[in-house]
Amino acid sequence: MKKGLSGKTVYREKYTPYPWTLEHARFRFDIGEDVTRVLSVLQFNRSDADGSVTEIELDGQDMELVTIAMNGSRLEAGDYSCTAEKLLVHNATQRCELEIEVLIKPHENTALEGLYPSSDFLLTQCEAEGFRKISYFPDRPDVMTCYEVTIIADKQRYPVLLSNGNAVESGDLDDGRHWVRWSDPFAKPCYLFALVAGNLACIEDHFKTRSGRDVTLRVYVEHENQDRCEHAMESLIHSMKWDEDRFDLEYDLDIYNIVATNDFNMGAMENKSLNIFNSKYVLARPDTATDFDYQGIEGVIGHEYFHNWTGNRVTCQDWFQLTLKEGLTVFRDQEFSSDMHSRAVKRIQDVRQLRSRQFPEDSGPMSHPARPDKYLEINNFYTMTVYQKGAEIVRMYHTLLGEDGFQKGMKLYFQRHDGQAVTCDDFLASMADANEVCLEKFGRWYGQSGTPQLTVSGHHDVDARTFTLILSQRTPATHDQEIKQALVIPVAVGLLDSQGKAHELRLTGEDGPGGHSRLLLLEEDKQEFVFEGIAEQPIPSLLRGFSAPVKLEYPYTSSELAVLMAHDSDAFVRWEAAQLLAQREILANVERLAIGSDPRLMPELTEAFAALLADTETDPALIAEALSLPAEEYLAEQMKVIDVDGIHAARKFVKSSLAKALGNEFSMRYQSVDDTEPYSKSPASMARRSLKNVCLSFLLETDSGVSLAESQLESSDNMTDTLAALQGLLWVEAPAADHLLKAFEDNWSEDALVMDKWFSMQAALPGKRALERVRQLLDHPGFSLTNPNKVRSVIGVFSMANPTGFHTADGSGYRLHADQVMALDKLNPQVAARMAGAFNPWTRYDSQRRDLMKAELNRIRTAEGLSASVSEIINNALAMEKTSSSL
Ligand code: 0A1
Ligand code: ZN
Repeated sequence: MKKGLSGKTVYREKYTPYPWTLEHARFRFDIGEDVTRVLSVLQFNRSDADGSVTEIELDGQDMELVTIAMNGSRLEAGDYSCTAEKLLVHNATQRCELEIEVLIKPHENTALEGLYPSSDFLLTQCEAEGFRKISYFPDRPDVMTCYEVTIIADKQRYPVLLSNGNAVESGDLDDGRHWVRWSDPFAKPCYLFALVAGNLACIEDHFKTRSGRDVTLRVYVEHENQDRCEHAMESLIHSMKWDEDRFDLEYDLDIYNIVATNDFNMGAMENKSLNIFNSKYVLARPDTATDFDYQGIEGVIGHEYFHNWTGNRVTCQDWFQLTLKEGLTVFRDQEFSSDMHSRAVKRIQDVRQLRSRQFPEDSGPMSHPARPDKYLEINNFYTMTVYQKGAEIVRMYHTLLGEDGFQKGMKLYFQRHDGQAVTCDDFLASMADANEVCLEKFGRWYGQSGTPQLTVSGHHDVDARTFTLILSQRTPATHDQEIKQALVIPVAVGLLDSQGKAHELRLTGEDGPGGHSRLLLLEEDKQEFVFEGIAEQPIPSLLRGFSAPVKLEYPYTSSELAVLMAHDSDAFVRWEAAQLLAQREILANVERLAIGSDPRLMPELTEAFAALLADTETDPALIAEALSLPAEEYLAEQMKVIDVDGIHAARKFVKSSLAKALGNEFSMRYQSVDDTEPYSKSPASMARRSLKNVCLSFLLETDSGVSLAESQLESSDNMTDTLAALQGLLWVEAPAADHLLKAFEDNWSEDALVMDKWFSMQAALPGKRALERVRQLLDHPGFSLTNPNKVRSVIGVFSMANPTGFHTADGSGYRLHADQVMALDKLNPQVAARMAGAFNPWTRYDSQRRDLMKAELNRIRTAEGLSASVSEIINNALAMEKTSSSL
């Protein structure tokens, strides 16, 4: 545990309001060479229930207190107490002005929270609890106030000085320094505070809001990146317009700034009117960024912009409510991307991510409800569960209430809570009250961890001409929570006949047949739904649009899946049917290989793939998704004991068998979508590239693949095609691969983001040589343990996206990884904790690997000076051993 810090567990139930109202906060930042002097003037007004509190409690870490004064009088030693984490001011008056001066050293800050350097500029990251490294302050989201911030710095070195709100005054000093004063008219919690000082370039545009406000939009980057901001700016303008059109929400200030940095722990941050972004989510040019990057930028720019209402105007009462702003804002960014591109493809991509990353989290040592009940280190709770499962919960409200009902709920939520810090229960109450429905039982989703298992069976009664769907649910016990309750699960269904024609549906009790789809509500452990007028055994189309975040089980035959794949009206179900067919085939081969039998390929999958390749009606991006085999991580999820090498070999076998059986078809489809037109970022163009590159990855399993990939690489005018070709050549160990990799490096060695791709491409390469390669990458001059993007590209990819490399049977991958986690923890505990999470599924492997991982977990646990962040992850992982046998 880091010296001096308490590392205490925080409980949701123990919430108490802050006993003071903070009426105003004024700051002066005097940025020096090594030290920054921060002066704060805080106006407090006592507001506890019985008016008896006399102590003001402030948070603060890693800073030197210079002076403190109350109501103009300097305080002496006995008037306050100062520990490593708190400043307690005694005998405070009803109305009380505190003036505090501290010194901080941003240049020594490698944790990247608080005020820290990146290249030659300074910036802040305050969520969740970074503000306490800047100044003594009530660092909790329910303390909201208006800020006035003056920044003073050397004019040449820091010509740009930014903070939240509007720049209201500025001037020059006669010693070469200058100053700018910012004032933010909206009350906010300190986690939304931001400051940037440096020599940055910017591009500017404007947006006229619906009510006529002219907003100046600026994207600030380092000078050499000025030609890569256009897509980010366009995405911002699209987001602003979309939020007006779809949610009736307008921007509320005259300025919106975005700053890009190469050194950032996460994706981006929604600070009021001064968003700070990982440069990965801002910078793009066709030759440097892939289609995936372009879409990521649009989504993240949207996400941070949407936070202005869902997060900033209405914020969280405490950090247990994080999903209130994050689940809702992810839902909003998903909807934005769906409206801008293909809804079906976006849904499929989101479900893929949920299943391969959130589901494992939900059954592992870090399982927690979307609204957790306790935490040790809040930074460890920016999770897939809070974000992605949280978004699924919001999506279910939408499914239950419909777009109109949902928007009514949103309206009421803003009417009631604008300017407040609230809870998930407040959101639920707005949705319920606006629609005059009871959502109490639905609210269980917030408090229950684990992925529900939805088991469905069907019974056809020939005489009665009825088809009964029997739905049952069970959520398995999880590491954090033994007892589970029944949830409200919306299940969208349809019925097809054996030719794939949709039945008109009539449930018992309904007047007449109507429509081809129904939303069934499963609220108990088990329920039956009877459809009438069904003459022959139908094929149920279940969980359309993935209407709930559950694991579905229904005993489909292969031919039923083929019918769904070819005919269902729901694109998600069509995709799912293709995935299930492929999944069954791969897992059957894992078993065959495990007992020493020869692998085989059943004709159904080949026929299904042939049909997909022949389909020229459907969106090529959707075909590409259907042709993409389930990921190794997702396949691993389906096995009791994960057979890493078996999964890899079986998946490869299925892929190359399909490629060989359908070589001509893949080749024809590849040629038909091979654009001769110059690059465009239009959705149609991206869709064609995605199909083309999926075909290429199959063709690389055949003789013709290598030359095809080489010529694609040669003639490519964009990073999507370049990367697909180069990565493919590396995976099949083409003779020219090493040389091409070197050429790529020579070309891009000065470009941090492109080099991230160069690193991760290699860190992902499977097999025995992986470890050696990763060692070399760690020694490469372009690698740095202080840069989170590099850490994620090498250490993150190796440990979480290279199963055969990481899990080599002798444990050398584990050892290398543990060494990196411990070294990183000294610099950046937050990122180290993320990396440590690679060991989370350790109990799912064979006993030899388990023992080896356990030994590394123990080695980390006993490392000297281990941070609270890493310690929480490691202790939870080790505790898994006790529960895993009973789960
Ligand atoms: N609120 C941001 C995510 C974020 C969280 C924590 C950070 O630093 C510890 C940085 C960013 C978002 O949802 O985009
Ligand atoms: Zn967010």
